Amino acid sequence: MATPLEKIRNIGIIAHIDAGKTTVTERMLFTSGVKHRAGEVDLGTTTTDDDVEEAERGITIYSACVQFPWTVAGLSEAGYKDVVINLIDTPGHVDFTAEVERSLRVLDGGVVVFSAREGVEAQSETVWRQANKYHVPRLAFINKMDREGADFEAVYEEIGNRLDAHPVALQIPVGQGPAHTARPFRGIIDLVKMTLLMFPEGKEGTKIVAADISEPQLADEAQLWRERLLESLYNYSNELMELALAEEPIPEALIHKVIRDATLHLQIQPILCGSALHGIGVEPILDAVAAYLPSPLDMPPVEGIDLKQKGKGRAAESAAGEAKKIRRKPDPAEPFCGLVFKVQPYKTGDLSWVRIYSGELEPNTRVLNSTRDKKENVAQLWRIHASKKDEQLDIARAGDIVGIIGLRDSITGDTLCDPREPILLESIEFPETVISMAIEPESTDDRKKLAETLAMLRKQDPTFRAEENPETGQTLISGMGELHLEVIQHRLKRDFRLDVKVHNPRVSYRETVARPAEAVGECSRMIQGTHHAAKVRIRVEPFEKGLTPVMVTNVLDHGLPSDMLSVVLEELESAGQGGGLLGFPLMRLKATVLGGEVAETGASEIAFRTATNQAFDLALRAAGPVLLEPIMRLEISTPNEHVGDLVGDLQQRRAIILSTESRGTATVLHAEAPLANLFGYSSAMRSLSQGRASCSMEPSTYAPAPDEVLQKFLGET
Ligand SMILES: Nc1nc2c(ncn2[C@@H]2O[C@H](COP(=O)(O)OP(=O)(O)OP(=O)(O)O)[C@@H](O)[C@H]2O)c(=O)[nH]1
Ligand SMILES: [Mg+2]
Repeated sequence: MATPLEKIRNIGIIAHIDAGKTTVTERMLFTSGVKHRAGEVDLGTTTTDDDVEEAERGITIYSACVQFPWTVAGLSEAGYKDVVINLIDTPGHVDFTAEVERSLRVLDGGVVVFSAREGVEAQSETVWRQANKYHVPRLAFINKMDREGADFEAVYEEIGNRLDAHPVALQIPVGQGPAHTARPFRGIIDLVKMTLLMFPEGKEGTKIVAADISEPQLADEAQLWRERLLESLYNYSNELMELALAEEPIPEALIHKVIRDATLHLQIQPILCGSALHGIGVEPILDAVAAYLPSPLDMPPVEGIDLKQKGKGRAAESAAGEAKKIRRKPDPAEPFCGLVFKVQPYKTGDLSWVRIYSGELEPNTRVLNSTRDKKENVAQLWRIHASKKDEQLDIARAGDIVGIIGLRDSITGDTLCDPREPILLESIEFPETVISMAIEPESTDDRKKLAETLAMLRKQDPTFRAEENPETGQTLISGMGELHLEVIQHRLKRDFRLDVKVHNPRVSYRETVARPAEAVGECSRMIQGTHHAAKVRIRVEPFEKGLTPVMVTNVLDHGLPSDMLSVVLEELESAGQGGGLLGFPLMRLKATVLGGEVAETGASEIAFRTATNQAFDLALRAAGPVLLEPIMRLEISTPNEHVGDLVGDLQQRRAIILSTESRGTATVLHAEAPLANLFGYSSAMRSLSQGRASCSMEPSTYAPAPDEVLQKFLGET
């Protein structure tokens, strides 16, 4: 029987690298009874890190989806007894940020994991911002309470201050730190029920023992935190405030309701704590997911462009026209629509991960891919488990996340819908690549196989690019960082038995123009006995604020007939995508059609296309190229004694130190530096700090490259 929508929870686990997402996921599977033994990241035995590379490295690379039922034990008054949780475990490493982006785009709620020792780290901020962008209600779990240096309150404050969030503690830890310390982490106090939760010894223990808080000091501390909790809820419920101020008992169900409503409206983020590795505090997270995070029914209807009116399914056309928006409720009775958010290649055909927003879907049916205006065949429907097909389904409904076998042309971000009720949902945007590397097959026989394999990998990974240069026989692959490209290289060898020669990585440059410039392009030529003539005048200029890398527009009094104007605009769009004078993709550029002349005879589409290309090329030359290089944001955490050496090294790498922050015996350096100077930085940093510093890096912006680099490329063209 289908699970009623209000019982479904589609959630993602997001955090900085190593905070414990996969460990939390694994513990959830174990606690819920789906797994009989909890696996461990360090042994390579977890369900969601099931790829060889993940198990070997002990990090998550690919997002993985698991489903399990959960019966709420402690919160029955909240009215959410049994739920089915669809959970996506995401990677924390910045090179795989696309996995977080696509997951947050389709999920309803999130659990953000923090390390009680490291607190809010660089990537915690990034994933928090990503969750804000998609309006994802979330709760936070302060993990690793058993580690040396764990500090619940400090992390709680930091979440409020650094993330501009509204944390509300629903629990506090009893003790913190490892067993040999004076007050080791022993259990948790539930501030709603005011009970002490203890977790029996041993890693496999899952049954919570609830007790009264008998120690007076602990009881006082808990009382203070409970008052803090209730006060933060005053804003959201007069009823609760009045009861609290009159010192009347507050019904537990009311507290749950206020927490739930405020969480769903992104007004607060409940904070829980524990130690996932030791199975402490995981059950309460599941209860909180059921009680406070949204079901698909709590989500507003999805909005998309109505393609029925135009009778066409082309995204570009509807985006250009005056698009009419329509909404679809998460209701199986509505027409079907869903979004492809991940494509996984299989020998037997791609497995496309789809979030269904409305309607129902059955195997052996035809749907419309409205992004590409193509009919697609849904041959089979699968429940996804980790990254594999698990159970074949007869039907999937609004609110579900399922795998489809049979789609041929659909890629990540595409909308699928009922062909009779076409709708186009918002796609998913991914960041620009920052690093490139030339590769070539060891044997020329492998050339075709390499091209096919790279095409397949591109389909799977929207932040991976591959372009073959027919002259050199080399292929330039681009991605989000050194690790990203290394993983791709390993896959080529391990999964596809392709030996490739690799060249040194280099950064992915971009181009813009130095100054505004105008140019006229002309065409006057005989093609197969017919005269073709046109004249087009355009302007190019630097433009920082465009929504697209190259913004194309026209002045009002351009004097061209509308059909010719569309041809010129279209040609300019495609010229803009083709790269600049130095051969790098263009960005921060605006191209404006200023005017043109239609000859009395010979005005044709071909003539206008040719003239536009010529005008664009001439304008780019007149405007002069500016080479842009990727700049990275760095956050380095180091014991104080190594700060001097690390700063010295950073300065040699053209870094700008933005700020330094002291955290006890450690210092956190925030800096920005060109990626070109950061190759091999991790190992340099490790040796300067005797392995004690750690660093995270993420793309920040693009800035003009030094002149000598520009001159080098100018010399090549
Ligand atoms: N002491 C302690 N270690 C933990 C705890 N939770 C996780 N770890 C350890 O922290 C390391 C990272 O855990 P993961 O679960 O892989 O972290 P993650 O957030 O999934 O990391 P990525 O997926 O690579 O971003 C592993 O060595 C875990 O064993 C905890 O509660 N206490
Ligand atoms: Mg992980």
